[in-house]
Amino acid sequence: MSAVLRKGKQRRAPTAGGPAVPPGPGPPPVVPMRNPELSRTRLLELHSFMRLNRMLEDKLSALYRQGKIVGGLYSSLGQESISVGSASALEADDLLAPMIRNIGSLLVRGVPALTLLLQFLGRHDAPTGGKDGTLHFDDLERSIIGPISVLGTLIPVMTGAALAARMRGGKRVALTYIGDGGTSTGDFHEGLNLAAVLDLPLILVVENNGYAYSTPTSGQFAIRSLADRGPAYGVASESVDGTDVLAVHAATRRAVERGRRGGGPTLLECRAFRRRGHAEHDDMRYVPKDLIAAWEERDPIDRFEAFLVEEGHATPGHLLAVREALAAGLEEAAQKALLSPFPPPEETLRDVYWEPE
Ligand SMILES: Cc1ncc(C[n+]2csc(CCOP(=O)(O)OP(=O)(O)O)c2C)c(N)n1
Ligand SMILES: [Mg+2]
Repeated sequence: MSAVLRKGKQRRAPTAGGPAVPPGPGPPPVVPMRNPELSRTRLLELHSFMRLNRMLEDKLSALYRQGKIVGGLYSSLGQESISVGSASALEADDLLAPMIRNIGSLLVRGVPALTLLLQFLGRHDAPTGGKDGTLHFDDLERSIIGPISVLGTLIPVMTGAALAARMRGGKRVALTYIGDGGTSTGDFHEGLNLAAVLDLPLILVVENNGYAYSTPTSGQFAIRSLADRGPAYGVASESVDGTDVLAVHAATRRAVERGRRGGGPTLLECRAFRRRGHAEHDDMRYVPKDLIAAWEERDPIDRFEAFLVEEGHATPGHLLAVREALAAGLEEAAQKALLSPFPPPEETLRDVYWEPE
């Protein structure tokens, strides 16, 4: 074994304490939000990203209903706090691999709303040149590694990316996401275990949103919390209320610090709820209405706005102005994207098959 690979050792106490968030399908008890010492500017930035995340998805949903979206559309309504809270806790050169419900993470990394609109509309100027309608693209300049549809697969990929980063020197961490359903794949276990054995700075954010397609979490696993899966591999694990953007941010920061100081990977369960169907085609009639209503009461943006106003960081007028400014920018981007061309037919096969030089 090379010196780089021989880093693993018998591990320290594996957990960061038991899960702080009680299990069950409904929202956990409300714990007041606490600012983890972020400046007012930073707090307002997080708010703006969450709001843009939601407004962009609303726009995409409307375009889907007009038959203009190519492929599926997967909402993160009620989970924006997870994408924004986690991605904002990284430095710009840390490796970030979003999944399909993590538009918010891409926005935080600086991917313009226009780029995302072009991508979902299947236009020539989109990152995949109009050949894919969802988020299957890398942006290596922004240290973004694209999602893989085969659930779980991205975890060993990001374990490998974290290993590569360490071998090149430096302190970059690698963060990716997985759903509750995705934690049942072999790759989840293999990737996490390898990251632990090699002491790699992998941060795995588990988005427990109550359902995988139409299967509730009670039909998927018998443990109290998905944070219980980490200790089996010697992985520090934590569970937080995923509707609290500041709790997600603070927990991700703890994981980043652990990874940078050589403390190995972290599994971070974020509890929230998938408040729309699996994708736009799914009317989610199998989800109890009172459960949806209970989680609507815990809307992460409403919560954060109430916090910002109560703590004197913003006024309702300011929050409205933010919304109006974002709406104007988004409308302009949507018009531009809708006017932009589809790929020319002769490009259909380009980049599909390898061709010898
Ligand atoms: C290995 C694998 N099995 C099945 C699927 C089909 N599939 C796509 S999304 C999905 C549900 C995922 O649920 P979850 O992981 O909880 O994520 P969520 O959609 O709730 O964000 C399934 C079964 C897949 N893409 N990959
Ligand atoms: Mg799920």
